[in-house]
Amino acid sequence: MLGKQSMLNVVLTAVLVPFLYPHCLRLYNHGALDLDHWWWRKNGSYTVRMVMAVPPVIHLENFVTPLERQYLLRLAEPLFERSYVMLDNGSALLDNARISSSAYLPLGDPIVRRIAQRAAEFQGYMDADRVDVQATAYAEGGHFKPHYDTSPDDANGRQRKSTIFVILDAKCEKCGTIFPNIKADWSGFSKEWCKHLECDESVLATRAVPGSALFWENLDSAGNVLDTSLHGGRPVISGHKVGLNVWTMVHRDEYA
Ligand SMILES: O=C(O)CCC(=O)C(=O)O
Repeated sequence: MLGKQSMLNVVLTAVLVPFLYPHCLRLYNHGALDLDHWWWRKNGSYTVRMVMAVPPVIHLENFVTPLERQYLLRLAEPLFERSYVMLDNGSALLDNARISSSAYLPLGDPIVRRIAQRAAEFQGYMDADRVDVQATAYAEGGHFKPHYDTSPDDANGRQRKSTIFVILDAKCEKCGTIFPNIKADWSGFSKEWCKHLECDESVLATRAVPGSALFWENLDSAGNVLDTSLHGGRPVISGHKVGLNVWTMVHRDEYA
C-alpha cells in the first residue's frame, strides 16, 4: 500500500508533468530554455560513418535530435505545398516524377538556424548563411524519381554543392534514398551497416531511420556535377516519410 505522502507525490506528478511539459517545450523551441547544455550537446550528438571516401558519402546517425525533429515537423506542417521540379531555366514544373509536398523553412528560426550551423560546421566551418533548408513530405504513393540536386546551367547561378538529407519521420518499408550510380555489395562488411542501409541492394540505398542523415557532394572541385550524386526518394508504398534537405549553396563564379 502507498503511504499518504507517496500518494500525494504520485498525484502531483500525474497532474504537473502533463501541465508543465508543453510549456517547457515551447520555451525550449524558442531558445529560452536551453536543455542542450545539460541534456544533449548543442551541436547534437551524432555518429559519423564513412560510406564512400571519394567522392565523400557519409552517414550521420542521430544528426537531428528527437526534440528538434518534433519541432521541425510542427514548423513545416502549415508551410507544405505540392512539390515542384525545377528546370534549368529557373521555372518550376508540377511533374509526376516528384509526388510529395515540400516547404522551405525560415532560416531566421532558431532551430532551423541551429541545424544549418551544424551542417556548416560538419563541412569544415562553412558559412551557415550558405545553407538552405527544405522539408519534404511523402504520403502513400509518393516518390521522387532519380535526379541531380544541382545543374551548372541553373539560371541564377546558384548551385547545391552538397546535400544532407535527414529523416524527420518515417513509417514505411524500403522508402529511403537510392543512388543508382553507386554500386554496392555489403556482403563483406559489418552487419551493423544493415541498420542504416539496405544491405540486400546492389546500389547504395539508405533506410529511412528518423534522426539519421546522409551527406553527399553534388559537385566535384571544378564545379562539375558528380554522377554519383544521382539519387531518388524511393516509393512510399504504404505509410509516410518526412525528410529535410540541408543544401550548401555555392555560386557558379566561385569555381571560375
Ligand atoms: O526522399 C528522399 O529520399 C530524397 C529526397 C530528394 O532527393 C530531394 O528532396 O531532393
